[in-house]
Amino acid sequence: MKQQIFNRLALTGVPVLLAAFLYSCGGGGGGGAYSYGGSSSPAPPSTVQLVSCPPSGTTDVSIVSIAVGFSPASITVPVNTTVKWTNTDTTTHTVSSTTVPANGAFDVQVNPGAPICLKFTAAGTFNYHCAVHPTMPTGMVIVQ
Ligand SMILES: [Cu+2]
Repeated sequence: MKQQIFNRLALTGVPVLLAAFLYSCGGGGGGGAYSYGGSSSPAPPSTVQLVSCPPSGTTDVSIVSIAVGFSPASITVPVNTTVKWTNTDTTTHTVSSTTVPANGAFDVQVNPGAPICLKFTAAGTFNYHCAVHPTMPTGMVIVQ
């Protein structure tokens, strides 16, 4: 009988804890979590790392325009390749993951004339888009 009471208490406690957890997560953001204002971009997780662009040895992708998107739109590279995105447009774009393997998310702002590099250290198919322009054609990095 005591055990049953304990179980009921434990069960009723779960929604309260969940609600508190959700509240604490949702309340703290203040709209800043997905800001593309430069230094506030989330740090890429372990299998895709934001690195300084090396002078050579990268696989290069151009960000052409809202109409054209990324060129080439799809690339296939070996594990540990560094991919360099150069924004040749006159407006800011982003390289933001959509569907990716576990721990493969990335979200980087790319300003005109300021290339960024991501190193892919695990295999998988990494889909990405520009988060600023929803109509822009998407891109893909296949890491083998
Ligand atoms: Cu864009």
